[in-house]
Amino acid sequence: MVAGNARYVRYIVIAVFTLAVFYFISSSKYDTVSVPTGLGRTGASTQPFPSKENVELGRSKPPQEPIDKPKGDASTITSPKKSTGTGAKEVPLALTPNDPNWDSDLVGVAPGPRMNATFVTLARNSDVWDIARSIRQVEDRFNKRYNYDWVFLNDKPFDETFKTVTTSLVSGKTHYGEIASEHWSFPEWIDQDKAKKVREDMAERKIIYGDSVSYRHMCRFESGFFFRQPLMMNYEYYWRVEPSIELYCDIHYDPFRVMHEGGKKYSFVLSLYEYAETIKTLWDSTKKFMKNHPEHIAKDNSLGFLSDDGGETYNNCHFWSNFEVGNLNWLRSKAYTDFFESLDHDGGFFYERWGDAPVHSIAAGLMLNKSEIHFFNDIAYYHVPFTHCPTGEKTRTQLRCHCNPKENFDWKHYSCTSRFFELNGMTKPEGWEDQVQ
Ligand SMILES: Nc1nc2c(ncn2[C@@H]2O[C@H](COP(=O)(O)OP(=O)(O)OP(=O)(O)O)[C@@H](O)[C@H]2O)c(=O)[nH]1
Ligand SMILES: [Mg+2]
Repeated sequence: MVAGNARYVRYIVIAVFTLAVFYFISSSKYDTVSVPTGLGRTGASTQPFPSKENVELGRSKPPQEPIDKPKGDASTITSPKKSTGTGAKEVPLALTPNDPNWDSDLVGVAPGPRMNATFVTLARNSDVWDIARSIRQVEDRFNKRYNYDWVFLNDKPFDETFKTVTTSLVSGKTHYGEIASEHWSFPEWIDQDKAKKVREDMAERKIIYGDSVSYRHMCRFESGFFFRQPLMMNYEYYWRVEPSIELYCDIHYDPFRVMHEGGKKYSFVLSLYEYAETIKTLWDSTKKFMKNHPEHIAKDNSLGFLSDDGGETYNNCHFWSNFEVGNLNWLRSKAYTDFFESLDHDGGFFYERWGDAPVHSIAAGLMLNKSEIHFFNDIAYYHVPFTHCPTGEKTRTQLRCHCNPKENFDWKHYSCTSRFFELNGMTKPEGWEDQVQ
């Protein structure tokens, strides 16, 4: 009888142990770590930025130091924050194959420091397969060796499919945030009837997205709020990625490091003229801002990129903001937020259809020095309908590009990139004349 009892006790102990092992294995599939919210609010706004949902999903990856949490004002965050154990001194940036450190093999984890940076995507659940394509390209061409994080933002909760698919593709940690309704709605000073009439009129005139309310919320959000979402407050640099983009060449160096070490605040790969009908009074609002805030205008600005008559009128040139690598602290600065708030009160996000691309571009053009804006020739990129394919056969071969050089938009008449080169005294790459048509 005693022996029989001992046997039962043994069975129970084994059963409990087995259950504990199962529980441990199943619950450690994703290591869930809570993300600090409400860190480092900017001094520019008194509004809190609550988020209904902030989730982090992490995959196994090479060990890295955790991101330091910023204390106090976000503008005090400095890079780098993460490291592979070797610093910028031991592994200097190599930007061309002639540089001693040029990494031609692209195998394994990239050596060198990591910046305090993240990819960021605004998307709907229905965008899952289109963003999956984009992520796969970003990972294959760059991030699989750098393992930067990825923040996903949505005006609705992300569903499980979206989270599972994207987390399985990103080599860094993934974070999912739901946007607070005040960042995705009409501000109280907007006259709803007037806004509705504008949408009806634009629909009749067949202006693209002219009748869309959600497109306007998206443009306003990308202009004024993405960089101050709780999940973004931990980072200093961002790289914006949209669904269905392509990256056509290997990226041999860390663009975030280029930004940091070169003192860059904003960058682009494609530029073009904005659809004038959507921004009829944007320049008037800008001029009003310049008059009210001369202290925010940079001495060595790029007004010449934006205007052909010394600032009287806007020539509609803008950097295409569906690709951006930029400095979040600049967007969180008083200069930028004053600009956004001034535009927001003028109402053009709803009374017209102001896009975030001209808004970011005008801000960069007026409030940054020329040296702070960077053109990434090496990042070959496509977002319907335009392609940036690096000029020069040698470059394309070295970077293993798969874009058709004939489709390069840079030097065509509807691009503003020639103007950027001329303003900055840059020499256009060899062969550009062959791509004008
Ligand atoms: N969550 C959410 N994301 C949106 C919404 N509308 C657009 N987006 C996202 O915002 C970004 C820009 O929207 P797009 O529809 O690509 O706008 P676009 O690039 O001007 O136009 P396309 O030529 O259609 O790509 C993309 O990352 C979209 O996934 C929306 O209503 N909700
Ligand atoms: Mg798009």
